[in-house]
Amino acid sequence: MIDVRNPSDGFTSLRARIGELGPTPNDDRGADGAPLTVGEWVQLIDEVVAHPQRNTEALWNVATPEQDDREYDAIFVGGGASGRFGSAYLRARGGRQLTIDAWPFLGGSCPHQACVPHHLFSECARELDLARHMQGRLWFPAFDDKRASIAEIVELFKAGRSYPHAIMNWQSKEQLDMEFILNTPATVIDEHTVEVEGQRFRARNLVLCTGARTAYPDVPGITAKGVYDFASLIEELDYEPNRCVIIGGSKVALEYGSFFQATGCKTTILTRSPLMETASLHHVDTGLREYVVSMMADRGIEILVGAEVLEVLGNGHVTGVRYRTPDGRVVDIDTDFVFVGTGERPDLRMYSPLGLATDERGFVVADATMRTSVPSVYAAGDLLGPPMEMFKARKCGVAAARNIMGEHYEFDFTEYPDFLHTTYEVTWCGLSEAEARQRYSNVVKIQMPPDDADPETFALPAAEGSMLYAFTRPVLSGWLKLVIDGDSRKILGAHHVGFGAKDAFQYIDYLIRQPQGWTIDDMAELNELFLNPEHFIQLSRLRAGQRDLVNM
Ligand code: COM
Repeated sequence: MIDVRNPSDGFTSLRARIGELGPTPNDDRGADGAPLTVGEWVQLIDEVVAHPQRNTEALWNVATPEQDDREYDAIFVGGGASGRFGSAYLRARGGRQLTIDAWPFLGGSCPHQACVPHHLFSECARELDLARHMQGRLWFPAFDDKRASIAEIVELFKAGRSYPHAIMNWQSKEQLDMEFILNTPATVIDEHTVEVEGQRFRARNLVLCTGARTAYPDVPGITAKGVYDFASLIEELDYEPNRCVIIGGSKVALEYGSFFQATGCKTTILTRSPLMETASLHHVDTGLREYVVSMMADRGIEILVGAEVLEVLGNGHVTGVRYRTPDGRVVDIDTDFVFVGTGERPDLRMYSPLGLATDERGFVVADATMRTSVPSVYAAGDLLGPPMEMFKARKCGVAAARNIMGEHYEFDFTEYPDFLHTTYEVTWCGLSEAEARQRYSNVVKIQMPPDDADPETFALPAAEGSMLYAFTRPVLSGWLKLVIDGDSRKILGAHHVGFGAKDAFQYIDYLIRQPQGWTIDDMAELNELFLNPEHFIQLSRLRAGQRDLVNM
């Protein structure tokens, strides 16, 4: 039994039981040898994360020579999405891997500081938006934004984040059979060798999977207390922000800005490029962008385009931000909270013994097999630069594993479906209408609301998640567009603002990129689960009888 009232004792006995596959260096594995349950992992991870100074020993899950004496096919440096998926795949192919991570859990920043909290925050933003919009109607009480605390929501996340961590450790060990060492940094010695807690491990290959971190702009005051990024927001926020200035116009800026504003924390975004027109986002349809940005403004977010941040003001703690407007004026905004959303870069110092080739922005250069300039070394995920998306991280890791296991496998991540959250879920794939018109002479679209409709009275798309908006203020109910080549009838792109369509877009993207394409007639053959979030099936069926397609 683990005495959770005494985490220190709990940790000692839990740690002793980690080495079910083999002994820890101290050979102190538990007598019963039973694998840790998910609940026990939760306690162990909670303890290590809460008290890193007193829990400095690594967590070893490494086979003894009696259990497996094969050479390692790969050591994965970093156990985030790339390292975990690459490791699992390599293992499933019959190879031997070792995964090393400085955190006491696998899964990396996604469940600890990045995608998982972002989704919690975006869900809060959506709920808050609805509660504010509907206040005083039906069962909705008056909206009290004093009850919507950023700090409290961050604490809610922190209190629960060990649950997904624990599942990843448990799944990796008990179901995926991975070998790993956690809670300790790896030291890269050469292209085949890594040192952990004084012990050297050799492998045929290394796979580097240590991700990227926010690149803070180089302006005076940027290190002041009160300046956060997505990671330090989770780890360090210790007060309730009242006013927010976001530096940068990345996806993170839109997503976190929408969340902060939804809690009642008045938010200003200072961005050089118009939102959703940054180089890191491709295929953004103009109509979609206009709807998304206008709906952010509708919620009260101030978006200042062309702003050049000059300085973060304050005396120990942030008090404001000074910026230059496009017409050269210098303006100060008072704020107690600055959030940086200017993009990310990898930290490659630990790989200096390898002499890896990098590009001009500092990302690792790799070919389509994920092989770097050093033949036995592969790299995966955010180390390689944008898109910094989950599908890419995981599939890069898998691609490296496949090649290491003898298959020639190339992964091209230049085309993919994309999404972001504001108070809406925004999804898109394929070509924007403007891109389609550059490449095809007969482009037809299905759009809701149509260009000539008055959106304030056009209560479609009404669908799951937007019904209450559609019946109270139609313009809030979302926006969609399907772009079609009228000659071949193939769907070229799909664009959606609403709720619940992310799932569909994973499939739509795949279907429209099949060599034979995916036509409006194919779409019309699907059996819709009415009301479906994006309405594309029914709208396609309404149009598919036309021999010569026209806009709808
Ligand atoms: C996702 C982390 S939260 S991983 O990709 O499953 O390892």
